This record gives sequence, structure tokens and C-alpha cells, in this order.
Amino acid sequence: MSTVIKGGTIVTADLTYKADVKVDGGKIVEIGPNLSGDETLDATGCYVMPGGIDPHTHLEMPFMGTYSSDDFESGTRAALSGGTTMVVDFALPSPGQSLLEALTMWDNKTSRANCDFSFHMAITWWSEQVFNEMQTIVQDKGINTFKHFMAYKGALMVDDDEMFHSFQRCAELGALPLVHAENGDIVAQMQAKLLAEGNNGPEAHAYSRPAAVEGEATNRAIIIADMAGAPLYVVHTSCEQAHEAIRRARQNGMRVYGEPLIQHLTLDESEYANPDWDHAARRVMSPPFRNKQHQDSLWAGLAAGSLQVVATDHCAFTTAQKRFGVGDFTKIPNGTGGLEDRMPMLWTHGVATGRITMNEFVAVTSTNIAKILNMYPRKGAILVGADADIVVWDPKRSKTISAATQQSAIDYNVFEGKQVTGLPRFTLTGGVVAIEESTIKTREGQGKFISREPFAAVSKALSTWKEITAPRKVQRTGIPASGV
Ligand code: DUC
Ligand code: ZN
Ligand code: ZN
Ligand code: ZN
Repeated sequence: MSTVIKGGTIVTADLTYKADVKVDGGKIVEIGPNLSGDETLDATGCYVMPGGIDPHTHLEMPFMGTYSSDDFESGTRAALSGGTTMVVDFALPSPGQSLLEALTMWDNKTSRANCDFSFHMAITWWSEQVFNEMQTIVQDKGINTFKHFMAYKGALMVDDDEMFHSFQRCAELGALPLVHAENGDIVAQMQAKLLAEGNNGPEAHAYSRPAAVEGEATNRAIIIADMAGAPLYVVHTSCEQAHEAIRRARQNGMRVYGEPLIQHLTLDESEYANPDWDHAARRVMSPPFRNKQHQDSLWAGLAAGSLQVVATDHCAFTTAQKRFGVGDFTKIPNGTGGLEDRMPMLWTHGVATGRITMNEFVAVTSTNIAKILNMYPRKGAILVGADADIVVWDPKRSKTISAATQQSAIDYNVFEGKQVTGLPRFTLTGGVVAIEESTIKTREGQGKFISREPFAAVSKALSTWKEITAPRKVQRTGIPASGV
């Protein structure tokens, strides 16, 4: 059965034009004027865009003594409700655990997914087994991205030696390393000092993770990647110091990508000064919210292209879970939600304010992500042959964000009370209408795993690497006898 999206304006990462879009069998089959099909969706007054891709979610993740509360069902329902048609989640082996075993655990969580999904694999320890399994993950399991935590000391954190090993392996395999860039040693010491001095409230979380520790770790990861001959993707870039390191690397010819979150773009550090403990604790995430200068830097990066992607790091905990940290902020589960709100918030605060264009909006919410993660043009495109993951965006529809009406399973929303203008009229996943205005028509189990191939670009030498791997041995005329 075919469906025609009629009367809308197509907006892609580089074009804006009026045309109808016909979908059939889960794919886009025709684009042009005056199309007809078995069913028609009225897109008059709307923009027809590639569905959003969120490259950074944590659904049903075991973390800090509990599990994140949105699973692949509620999380993907929230995604679709806000115009996002694909998520990329992190399979997280505990240190010592086989990567393949962790992947099976993550696969088993996905049977009720409402939209397509893919995985990044985390490297949380290093061994010959991990080295070998990385090859299977890339070549047989359709995963070409590996995440490294430079923070969470004593849990997920890897050190420079482990990262250098892993990044070199990524380069050999055509895979892209990702980093959570914060200096975990410094954070751990800052946490202990703050607690010892009696600072145990949620505001201390932000004091324990200043922008400098993110800037340092971002720069360090960039150098390690460059030495390894690998590109690098920096997740949740939240501050000018990290952005500056990324800009500099790109200017020097390195393939380095930066991913601000919608939360860091629109919420600031004043949230932690709220006298209500729950209010502040609900906003504890890593990195923490920053000040306005850092926010301006992130917006400028999106406009200039030095930052390429907007994600959520969706990792939702209930108020009851957040209260595990009463009396000790280091026990507040780190994470905030955002899947349903990323696109409307970015449209409202980015496109409607003139900070970014509509085409840039499509680029940073979908197309750039599909390209960087190597699934373009199957995803991230309005092109014949692409998957029919489409959002019909009504720039005039408004709502006030509220936990009372959200899809996420938790009992609050960090954007509570914010007015957004720009919402989906329809969201289609695999050619099927999953959202029609505020009516939820999602189908559990509709989502499929999307396999991603290795990258052609990865094994290309980067700037420093070329010199390092071509040492010139000096032919000497005399070598003195050693020792005496
Ligand atoms: N940061 C969070 O806030 N939550 C999950 C993991 C992370 O790095
Ligand atoms: Zn080693
Ligand atoms: Zn992280
Ligand atoms: Zn994360």
C-alpha cells in the first residue's frame, strides 16, 4: 500500500523545494509534483524532513546501582512523538565482560522498539580478548563505533594506554572511536574533597566537573586519536574549552566531530542553584549544565559547522532513583531525558530565533549523523530508495512541555513549562504513520537493527601520525662501546 505526503515543502540538509513524497514498502519510491497513492497525508503548510536520528541514548542501562527508566519501548515512543525515527544506543560491557556477551544482552532489550535502532559498543577494559572481539563486532555484527569513558573512575573509565590500544584497533578495522571526555582522576579527587568539606548537595556535582576537565580530556583524546591514525567523535561537548580543542583539530586537518546536547544548549548551571533538592538532582548529568558563555559557544559551533550533531544522551531516572544520592551527590544517578523534546526545542531555540537555518536543523538532527555513523543515504535523506523515516513538521503547532503529557516513563521533565513552537504533524517510521499530531499510533516491535559498515575514511593517515609512523633511522659512522 502506498502513501503520498502531499502539499508540503521538502527540507533537506541542502535543499528546500515543494514536492510530494510517495512511500511504499518502507522506502521512498517517488518525489515530484502531483503524486497519487492509496493513502494521502496532508502536509500543507508543513516541512517534510528526514526523521531525526538521536546518536546518543541509554535505554534500560544498568548504571550507578540502578537501571535507566526508559526502555526501548517507551524511549522509542518518546522519540517518534518528537520527530525522531532512529536511536543509537550504547552496548556497555562491564569491565571484564565479553563484548559479544554484552551485545547479546542489549539485543535482548530491543524486541519492543517502535523505531529503528543501532548500537555503539563501549570499550570499558582492554585485553587480547577485547582486541579480537572488536573485529567480530565490526565485521559480523554491523557496529562500527566504539565508545570510551574517560570518566567514571573505578567503573567504566579507561586510561590513555587502553584508549591508545583501542583507537589503533579502530583505525585497523575502519571503526570510529567515541569519547566521553572528562578527566576522571581529577573528578574523583574533586568529589572526595567536596564531600569532605560538607558539600554533599546536587550543586556540588557541577563543582566537581568544571569545564577545564572536559577541555583537557577532549584535547587528550584528540591527540591520542591523531597518534593512532583514527578519527574521533566527542560525545556531549558542553563547553568552550572542548569546542576549542575540536575546532583546532579540524583546522589542522583532523576528522574530529563534536556533539552538543539539546540540554546543554538550552539549560544552564542556574538549575543547580534551585533550592528544591529534587529540582537540582533531576538535572544532574555529566557533563553538568554550564553558563551562558559556553552555551553561546555551542550555538556558534552549530552555525559554523565546527560542531556537527545535536543529541540527547537520553538517560532517564525517576525522582525516587535520583534520591539515592540524598546526603551524597556522587550517588545521584547521572542522566536526563530529552528524546521527545530534542527536535521541538532545537527548532524553537535554534531555527525560530535565527541561530541556525532549517537546512542546518536537518543536518544536525539527522543527515550529518547518518553520514558520520555511515548509514547515509539509507537514513538521513529524502531521496528515492531511502528508508521512509520522515517527519512532517508543522512550524505553527505549539505545546507546553510537561511530564503530564510526555511519553517517557519518568515522573518529571527537565524542560517542564517550556513553550515550543514547531512539532510533528506526522512522524513516519518505515513508511508507517506512528504519530499523527498528539495521537500515538506506534507499533511495538516495528523497529529493526540497522547494520553499519566500516568507514573508508578511517585508515587515512592524519596529520601527526604520518611523521610518527615514518621514522628515519640515522646511518651512523661510529657507535661508542656501551657502558664501562
Ligand atoms: N552521562 C550521564 O549523565 N548519564 C549517562 C552517562 C553519562 O556519561
Ligand atoms: Zn598497553
Ligand atoms: Zn557520557
Ligand atoms: Zn551517554
